[in-house]
Amino acid sequence: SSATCKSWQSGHFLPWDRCQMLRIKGINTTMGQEEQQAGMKEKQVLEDLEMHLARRGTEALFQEQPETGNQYLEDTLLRSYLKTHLPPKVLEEVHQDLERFGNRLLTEIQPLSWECELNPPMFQQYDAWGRRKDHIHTCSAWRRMKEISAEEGLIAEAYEKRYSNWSRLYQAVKLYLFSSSSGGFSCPLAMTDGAAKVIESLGIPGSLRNAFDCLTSRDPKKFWTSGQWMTERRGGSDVANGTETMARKQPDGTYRLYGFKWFTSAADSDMTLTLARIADAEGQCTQGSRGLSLFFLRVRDEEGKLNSIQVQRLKDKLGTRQMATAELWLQGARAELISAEGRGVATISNMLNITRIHNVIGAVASMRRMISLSRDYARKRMAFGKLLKDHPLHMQTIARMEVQVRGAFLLLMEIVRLLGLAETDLASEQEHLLLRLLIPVAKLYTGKQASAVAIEAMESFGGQGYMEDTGLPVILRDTLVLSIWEGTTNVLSLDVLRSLAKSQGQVMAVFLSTVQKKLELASGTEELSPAVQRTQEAVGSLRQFMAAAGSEQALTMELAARDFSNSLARIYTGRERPESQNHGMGWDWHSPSLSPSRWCNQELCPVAVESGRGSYGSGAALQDSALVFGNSRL
Ligand code: UCC
Repeated sequence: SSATCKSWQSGHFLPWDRCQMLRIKGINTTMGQEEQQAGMKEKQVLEDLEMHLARRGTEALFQEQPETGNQYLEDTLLRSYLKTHLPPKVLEEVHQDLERFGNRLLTEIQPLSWECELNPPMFQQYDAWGRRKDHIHTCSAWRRMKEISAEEGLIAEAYEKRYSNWSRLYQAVKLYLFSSSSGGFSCPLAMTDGAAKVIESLGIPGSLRNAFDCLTSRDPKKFWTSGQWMTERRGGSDVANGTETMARKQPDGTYRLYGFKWFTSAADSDMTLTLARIADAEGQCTQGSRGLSLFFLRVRDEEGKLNSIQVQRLKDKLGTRQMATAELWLQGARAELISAEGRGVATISNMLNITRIHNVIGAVASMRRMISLSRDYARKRMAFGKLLKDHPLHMQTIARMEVQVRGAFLLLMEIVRLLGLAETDLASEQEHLLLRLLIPVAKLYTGKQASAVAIEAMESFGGQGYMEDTGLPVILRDTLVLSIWEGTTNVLSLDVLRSLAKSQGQVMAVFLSTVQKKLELASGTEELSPAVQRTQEAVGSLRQFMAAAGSEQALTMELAARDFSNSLARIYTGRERPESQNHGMGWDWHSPSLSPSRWCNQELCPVAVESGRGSYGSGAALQDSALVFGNSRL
């Protein structure tokens, strides 16, 4: 039991762990018999020990890596949703394709995704001899992602409509599975889908037929991606006042664009849609939203030469580093006017709504991936003498995240179901209104949710979650943009108000009656009654708030817009939760019946809690600014 001992060989005192090893091997370090033999034996043991310690120093694998299998097969909620909603014939075909796709994701696409992360795009402005090149180099994995996107019909599926109104939902499911393994390629796909949607909504004019065919092609050699250049130096939210780019009409009816696009995602795309102001003969332009028109342009010609565009630099972003985002000078880029003059914003809003849905897809997919990995880790990782999955508090934390992602997933499915109906002329007027409202609601809600869940899930891996080479920080970084691009949380909250105003309140009536119908259905199931009751209470508070706000000034609604929009998301998701009860989508450790009640135990309606008249009045606005800036007047 002594801390040190003396070596027969060297005569020196040895440290405690070596003494222990000699004792274990039966070598007595204190007796003086058969010294030579003992010395040799000791030498051998110490050599073994050295080897053992040296090996321990170089062995890196201490813990088992969390993994997922076939994402489609493992996603019980997704599968039960499809089983409940799709017609049997469609389900049969879709199931086969998704199972195959799930295997392809695992074996081929996920490794490419990591390659994209390790080989971000590079920008070469000049060649060695000073000639301007403006070449954006992308890695082979990124280019392969483009081919795979075409082969899998990730855009085509929605436009071929071979499953009628279910095609859009099916496409969204494939994108959802692809998103977290796409190495950022879901961004160009979002804009490609948005551009195809705009062209389709314009009736596919002859001049855009080729572009539409390329955007929706399944042939990798023909497939195009699109950009969406909206953001300029003066800002990306206030497009009406921030857009300086000017369009000059040419004798052949085309336009030349002059301006500076400050944030162009996927700058390696084949084409783009962009806004500009048409200059009159005196070079004057109409300011504001009414001066904006929408243009189509090819980024390069057939030889790969840029269309009178100079690349200033690539953006140095916090995340989405796999994808080239650039600052571009348009120096007379040839373009085609595709909207009515002055109707640019209204026309591009079709694109915005699609890319916002893609944003929701990205949010749900990243939450699902983090939780799946966290769940797998809990099955493998021992701490305090047992697996993490046997620690109730750890499991409670994962279960809470699971409830979040399930709610968000069902909200996403509801939106793409409605979109599919709208695109096949099967949607009622009410369904159109509901879709218009739910897109900004879901985008703003899931954008924030995704980063919160990613942070929480990261913690469930302990310090490993913080290590770059686990790939987990990449997911977190990439989720942080989801609440920023495609409209920040506040811009989208105001868009929710825009949809209310435009429908003169009709959209809220549709929202409330849809929620009510679902709750009535769910109230037949006894175990759901606490969830139903909580959602009913929240709906009651929302009605109260709206009645009170109706008599207030616009400022009241503006101040409440964010909380109000979040309440709509929570209530609608609360409505979906009881409905999903019938999907039989439990996972190993928790009874599915707990999920709706867990969801409803959250704050469903902060608006309701704070709906006193003072909460959002002008007094509240003053207090807020005093809090932020300090205010000697108060
Ligand atoms: O480009 C970017 C990065 C790309 C990367 C995307 C990849 C995502 C992938 C995710 C995968 C993981 S970021 C660009 C971001 N910028 C935005 O999203 C713009 C944000 N700002 C807004 O949304 C604003 O609300 C504006 C620009 C729409 C506001 O413009 P205005 O001109 O002030 O708005 P108005 O006057 O209210 O609306 C003009 C018209 C109206 O129609 P009319 O004239 O018929 O009454 C509106 O009803 O446009 C209509 N409108 C809409 N219609 C406006 N917004 C919408 C909408 N969302 N849906 C339908």
